[in-house]
Amino acid sequence: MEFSDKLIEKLSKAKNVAVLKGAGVSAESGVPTFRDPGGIWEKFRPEELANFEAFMRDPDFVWSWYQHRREIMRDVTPNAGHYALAEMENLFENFDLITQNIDNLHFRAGSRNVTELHGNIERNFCIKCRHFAGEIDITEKKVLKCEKCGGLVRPDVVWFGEMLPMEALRHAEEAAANADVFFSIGTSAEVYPAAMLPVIAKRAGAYSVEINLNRTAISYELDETLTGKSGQILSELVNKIKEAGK
Ligand code: BJW
Ligand code: ZN
Repeated sequence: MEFSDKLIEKLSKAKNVAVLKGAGVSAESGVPTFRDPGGIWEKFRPEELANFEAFMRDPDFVWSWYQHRREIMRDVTPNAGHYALAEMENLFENFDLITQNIDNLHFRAGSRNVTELHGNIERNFCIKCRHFAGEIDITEKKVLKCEKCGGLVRPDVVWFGEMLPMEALRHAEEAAANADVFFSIGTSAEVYPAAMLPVIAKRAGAYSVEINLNRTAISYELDETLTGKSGQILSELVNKIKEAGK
């Protein structure tokens, strides 16, 4: 991929770099995305599964969907994109990786400074007494009951209509507002408030770049869209940044 001189120059001078990433970054590891053909939402509409009312209506059904996804996530490994993002952490004074993904692949690739906006599938808590469950059997399709009070246990992820973790969102907004260069990678940018972050960054003066297979709802607001697979583009970009003397 040819990178613009402008992007490489911006990156060589950048102190603060921030990234918002979405399901597309894990697609090359074999984790289905939400809104692409063959993605998770093709079989089930989001409102059928990723909200509290759906869970209360049919806890076993929603729980079994998360268990199925846990099994997928257990069996996959980070891809070139995750490793490139982990490497980028060492190339800039401040590098913030803000993720909408709940799959832990960024940690497994070695990233440390990660802000999780939509929770983490490995944690589960009781909806009645908020007690966090310990390790669970991910093959059990019937919803887990709390060991303290018998309440229903749910995954610690953010469903539609729920607030994002306040401190994570605050930190993400601050990173976006302070970024010299901001990347939006592998996200359709259709879910708010995460989708606001690239726009916040752009409006605060960041050079704003999208990496995606396609243009998205926010492409027109940004400086560049690099079209292609994030794994390949990010590895090439890291090499280019290093060649430029970072
Ligand atoms: C590749 C690639 C490759 C593929 N390389 N690229 C109207 C207007 C504005 C907002 C709202 C509204 N009505 C309701 C809202 C709010 C709502 C919202 O945004 N709805 C929209 C759908 C309109 N938001 C919320 O409810 C949020 N909370 C909130 O707003 O609280 C405040 C509030 C509360 C109560 C009352 C009032 C206000 C919460 C949102 C929570 C989202 N949760 C989920 C599920 C998490 C748990 C789980 O995983 O099960 O988060 S939904 C799902 O979407 C998941 C994802 O993190 C999120 C984003 O998806 P993502 O990552 O962008 O994936 P895709 O599939 O959409 O895109 C993949 C992209 O990758 C594509 O573009 C591909 O091209 C690309 N790609 N392969 C590069 N190899
Ligand atoms: Zn409980």
